[in-house]
Amino acid sequence: MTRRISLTQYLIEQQRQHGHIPQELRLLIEVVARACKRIAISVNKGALGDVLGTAGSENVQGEVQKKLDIIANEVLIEANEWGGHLAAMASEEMEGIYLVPNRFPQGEYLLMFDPLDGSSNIDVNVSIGTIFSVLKKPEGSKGISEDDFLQPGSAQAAAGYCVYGPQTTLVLTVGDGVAMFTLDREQGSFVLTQEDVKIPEDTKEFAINMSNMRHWDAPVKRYIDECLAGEEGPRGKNFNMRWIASMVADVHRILTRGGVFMYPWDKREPNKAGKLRLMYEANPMAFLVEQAGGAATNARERIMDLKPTKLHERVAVVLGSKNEVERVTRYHLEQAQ
Ligand code: AHM
Ligand code: MG
Repeated sequence: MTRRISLTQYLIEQQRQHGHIPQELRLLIEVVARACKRIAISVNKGALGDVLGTAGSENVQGEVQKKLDIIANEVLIEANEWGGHLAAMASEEMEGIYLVPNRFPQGEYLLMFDPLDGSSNIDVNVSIGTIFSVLKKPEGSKGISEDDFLQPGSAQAAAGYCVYGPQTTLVLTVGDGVAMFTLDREQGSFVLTQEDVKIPEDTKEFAINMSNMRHWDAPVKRYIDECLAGEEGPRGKNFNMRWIASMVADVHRILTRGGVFMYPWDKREPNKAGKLRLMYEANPMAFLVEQAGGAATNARERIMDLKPTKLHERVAVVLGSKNEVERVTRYHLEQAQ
């Protein structure tokens, strides 16, 4: 019989063998995973659980909140606030940071999340997910403020996502490669299904919302034009395209079979760096992708080197197979010269 390793067992073994998962971090990851299981149950209920549709409110970014955005946010907060492993949390769905209430012990970690990524896909029964990023509270900081969260992605202690698709899969890094766990619904536990995930350096598949083509900057247009030219073009090969409109699902495909994902800056809202958020979307995905041998830039610089200036900062994103990300980045840097 194949030996099945649960997430708990995996984390304990990692802790014993490599000693790089402190006890509090292990607890944190397990609690996040437990919250994801609860979110998965709500997602699966769909119309039967009255979780579809809009909630009639807007988040800080001016986006209409879906019922599931709010449910997932509450589940993550409730699950994480009492364990003693956290000092504070921040979320796409909350304007300010959420301090762990005084009645609970305070821990060393800061947790950030996009509780339900791919909101436009909720009601149409397409894969969605939860993204999370873990930072350590800066040394010596007593009261926690938003500034304590403004650390570059390279400081992340752990990051991951859970994709609610045909299977519910939790994907995790603690800075030592990427592991995937599939939810065994009968047992109610996440089971290790892939270790040492690697993204191929080359690819023939790109992901971008093509409907924005007329708003793109020249280097993005150049890159996509060359892909579309196929075998007869400068790349000498045919490319395929996918766009799920759930970053979690697009990144999951890239971690599984390679590819390049782009949400670049465009002329629709020239003052915004991009659509996606740096701290709880781009950074955790960049950490996972780099840990799997891929690359992640804002089309010019490494995403994880960027020093955030605010919690809900936006960023352009190019990530996935290393050679393609380098090419897109090079086209942008050449333009700047
Ligand atoms: P959300 O966090 O409000 O769901 O927005 C993020 C999502 C990403 O998951 C996805 O890549 C992108 O927005 C899709 O945007 P678009 O609808 O412009 O294609
Ligand atoms: Mg999102």
